Amino acid sequence: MIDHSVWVAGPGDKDGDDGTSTVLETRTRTKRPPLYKVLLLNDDYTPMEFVVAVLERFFGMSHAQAFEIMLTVHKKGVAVVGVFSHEIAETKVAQVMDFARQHQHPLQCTMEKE
Ligand code: TYC
Repeated sequence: MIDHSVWVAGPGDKDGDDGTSTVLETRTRTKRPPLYKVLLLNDDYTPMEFVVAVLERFFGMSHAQAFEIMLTVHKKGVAVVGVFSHEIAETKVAQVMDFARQHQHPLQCTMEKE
C-alpha cells in the first residue's frame, strides 16, 4: 500500500528573509497491507472427517496436518487455520461456510484482523 502524502508546513520563515514562506515537502511511504487470521470453530455435530476434508481442500494441508489442526479445534474450541490478505481470507471463509451448508453441517469459520 503506497500513501503519497503531501506535507504542508508553514507559513514559516525558513530562510530568514521575511517570515512568510510556505514549505511543501512530498514523501512516499510504503505500508504493508493488513493481514487477517482465518479461524475454525468447534461444534458438537460436524464430523471430524469433514473438518479434515475442509482443511485439505481449502487450505492445502496434508492429511496429517489437517488431522492435527482439526484435533486442536476439537480440544481447544478454536484454531487459526491460515493468515491471508482481506480478500483471500473472505474467500476462504465463504468457501468453508458454503461447503458446510451444502453438507448440512454447522461448522463455523470466521476471520479477524491480525
Ligand atoms: N467436535 C466435533 C466432533 O466431535 C469435531 C469438530 C472438530 C467439529 C473441529 C468442528 O471445527 C471443528 N465431531
